[in-house]
Amino acid sequence: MRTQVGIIGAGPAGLLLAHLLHRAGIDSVVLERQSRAHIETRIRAGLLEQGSVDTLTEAGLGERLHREGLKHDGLELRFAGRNQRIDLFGLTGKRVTIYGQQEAVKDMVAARLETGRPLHFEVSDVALHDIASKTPRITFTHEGQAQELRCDVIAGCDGSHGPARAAMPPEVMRLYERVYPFAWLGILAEAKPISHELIYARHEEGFALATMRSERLSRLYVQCAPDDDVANWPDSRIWEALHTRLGRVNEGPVLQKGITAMRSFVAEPMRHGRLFLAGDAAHIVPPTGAKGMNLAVADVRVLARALTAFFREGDERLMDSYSATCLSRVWKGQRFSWWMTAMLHRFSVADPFEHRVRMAELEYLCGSEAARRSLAEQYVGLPFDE
Ligand code: RFL
Ligand code: PHB
Repeated sequence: MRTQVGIIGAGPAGLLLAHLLHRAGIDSVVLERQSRAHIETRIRAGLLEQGSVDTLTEAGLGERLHREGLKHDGLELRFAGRNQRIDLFGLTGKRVTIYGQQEAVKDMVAARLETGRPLHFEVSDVALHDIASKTPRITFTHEGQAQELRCDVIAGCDGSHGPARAAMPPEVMRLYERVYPFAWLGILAEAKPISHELIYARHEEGFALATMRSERLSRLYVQCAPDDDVANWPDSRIWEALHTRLGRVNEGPVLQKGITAMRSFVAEPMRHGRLFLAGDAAHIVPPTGAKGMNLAVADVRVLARALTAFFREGDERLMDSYSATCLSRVWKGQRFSWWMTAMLHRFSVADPFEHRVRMAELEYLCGSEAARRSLAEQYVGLPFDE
């Protein structure tokens, strides 16, 4: 098999890249380890920056997103019995949209299948070869057959544990990491959200977040121990923690429950030879800033443009600047996510100085419109540098 761009991974990064390339007349093959049902039901991110919504809309993927997405003009911070609204729209002129990642993935899978271009599910043994040459290859197994895909370029969109980053020579890579001493326990519950906006709470028992998927579905998170087990969290304990940390929330049947580790991670550079990393394959943020899926979309915008210039005009300049362009945004997203995480969580080692600084930070946000504007412009998404 031969293609122009071999794409590993059918998450938001791989699927959006495949779609943008198709619109530019560039051929690709997408290889995904999981089944279609698995990726279409995997509950993850939910919040899209305005720039991500615009990117999906311009790509012709916005029809259901505009119909079913919940547009939010603000968010609320709760701490020490106080409530501070951040007027995102008033401060920035931009909004954010709640739309489950798996819904965006469903729209993108449907769009891909409609093009008739290849998207293979349940592939195994994916391995990358000759990435520093002009003719890189991917070998894999599909439907019991060993296959080889010859490409001009490989896009590693295979998330944080995939084979693409591991194929980069370690001597050219620099890895940056921070592991946090806590995790999030998340539930999806059939219950009316308590507010039509998101509520982020700092409480002495730990962080909590009230978000949603629809008018009838609440998505709720509580800070838990990094090595916690869902078995330690019967529904009654979760509701109790939510009531304590957020104030009264509406209870309802719990449809899904899971624990997410919290990590900041960046791999630099995001390109070696003809291999380009995008999304979680290159960087992970803790979910407090809601940046993960948005950074994946931003990388792919830059990559699609670079590959279009390469395949149409043989111009490699945008490919050469890909890593630096993406990393400039990635590090700002890292900084914001780390800052939101530190401000809103309880660290297990009680450090009274740190605690007072974090409270001062929150009080400063309450008293200063400039501070609120800074939070707001990062939360709704910084402008794209193009
Ligand atoms: P994905 O979505 O992980 O997709 C990678 C795909 O690659 C496949 N794969 C392979 N395929 C073939 N061969 C292999 N060997 C392979 N290994 C892996 C995987 O099966 C998968 O389908 O990465 P991508 O596309 O970079 O997208 C990134 C986002 O998924 C991620 O950043 C967000 O979900 C993070 N995140 C959030 N991001 C936001 O922007 N806003 C949010 O509100 C937000 N909330 C969250 C989050 C992530 C969470 N969890 C569970 C990690 C909330 C949570 C709880
Ligand atoms: C979500 O809706 O799942 C969500 C929203 C905002 C976050 C994290 C998760 O910061």
